[in-house]
Amino acid sequence: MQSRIAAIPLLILFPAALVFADTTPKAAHADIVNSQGAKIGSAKITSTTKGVQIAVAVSELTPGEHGIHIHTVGKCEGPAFTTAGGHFNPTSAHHGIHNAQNPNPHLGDLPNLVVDENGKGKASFSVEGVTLDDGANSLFHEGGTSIVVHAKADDLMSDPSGNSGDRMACGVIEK
Ligand SMILES: [Cu+2]
Ligand SMILES: [Zn+2]
Repeated sequence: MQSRIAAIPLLILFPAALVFADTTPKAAHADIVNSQGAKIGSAKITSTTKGVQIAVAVSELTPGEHGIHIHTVGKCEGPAFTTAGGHFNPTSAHHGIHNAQNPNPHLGDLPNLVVDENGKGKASFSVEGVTLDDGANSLFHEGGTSIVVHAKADDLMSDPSGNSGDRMACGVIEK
């Protein structure tokens, strides 16, 4: 009987204690800029049970399919955005879901982004295995990560980056 009485104040205090103890971000975002540094879009990233969901909205791009990936460095220096490094690949996999070699794909590989005739593209991608928490698969690993949009479609099979061409836009993933 005594333990049941003691449990009542604990139930009241515990939710408050969780709020202060848990510093893991439940969401992240990125401002996406073009090669001139002008903001042309954004990404909202939320935690899911299997990974993260990335909702992207961009404008001022050429109509058609564009490769889009999570890159392994959180640094977007235009105009070429080479500072963003290669694809986020903590599992040492090959590029693209259709790559003949295993394992694949890179954790940072995403389906192509479709841009309409007005230059706008909007999509939401479910990415398994990626986390906002700690560890090698975290979007907040040392040096951070970024989202990069390319000039051409990703063929989803060719190492190292699917022949998707120049880097047109980039956004550092931030808390
Ligand atoms: Cu890329
Ligand atoms: Zn890749």
